[in-house]
Amino acid sequence: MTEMITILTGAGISAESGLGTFRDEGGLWAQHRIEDVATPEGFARDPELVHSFYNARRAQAREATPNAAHEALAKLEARYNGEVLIVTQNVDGLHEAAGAQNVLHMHGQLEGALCGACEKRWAAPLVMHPSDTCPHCNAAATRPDIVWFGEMPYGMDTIEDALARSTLFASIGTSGNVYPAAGFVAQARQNRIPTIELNLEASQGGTLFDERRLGPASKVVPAWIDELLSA
Ligand code: BV8
Repeated sequence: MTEMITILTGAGISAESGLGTFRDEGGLWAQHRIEDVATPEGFARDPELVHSFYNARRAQAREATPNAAHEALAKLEARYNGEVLIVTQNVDGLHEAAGAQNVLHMHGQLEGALCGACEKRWAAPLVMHPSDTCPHCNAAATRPDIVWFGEMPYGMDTIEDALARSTLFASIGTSGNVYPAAGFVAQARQNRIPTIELNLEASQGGTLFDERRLGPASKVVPAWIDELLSA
């Protein structure tokens, strides 16, 4: 059977690149209510607020650079004698900036724009406004191509398939609060796939992992990748 490693990443892998996490001290959800900025209802209620929330994060993400953890995952993908799939909950482009190619953004991307009317997608401008019109159907229904709460994450079929045929599942930098991503470790265990968590501290589902490495991603991830590549 060919080796395949599926790696779920969350905001913690981008923390040392200067991008805020959600649930840490002073994190994004401490500054804004989820209901107001990360739900379709919040967007319908106040599109200007939601666009400004994502405009600010898009600008910050464009200034950020990948850290040693992103680079280590790209190195694994390039050198590993098997398949590597990075499933990220993050909406920044730091995995790709580090050279990773097989990246699935299950919660969308800041660099993506979506038309709420015709569902066409295009590269987001730095700043989006509620009055922007869709380049395809001209409706003033543009939104960030982000998966909000209550919306179906992207790529679930690909992820299901990966969680059935992987030979290792790793979770990096996520608190394990948000589903369906938080349920992937249980699916991996059901499929008898070994699981490992690398995180600053134990996550919600931490006890479900066969192995845990605690510490900052820029330290624990490169060390783990070097072990994998020398095995
Ligand atoms: C859906 C938008 C169904 C993008 C996000 C009750 C029970 C179970 C589920 C639910 C429920 N009620 C509602 C639900 C469903 C809901 C959910 O899970 N809610 C939670 C809050 C209970 N989920 C959904 O709505 C999902 N959709 O279920 O659809 C459906 C079915 C059919 C048809 C239609 C629909 C959609 C979820 C996606 C929501 N979008 N964000 C954006 O704005 O960025 S979620 C948001 O949280 C981000 O995407 C983020 O990625 C995600 C998870 O957060 P983390 O990445 O884990 O970040 P966090 O701050 O929490 O943790 C950081 C971690 O890093 C910490 O552990 C920290 O210790 C660590 N760390 C910090 N520094 C470092 C570090 N680690 C290493 N090194 C460091 N230096």
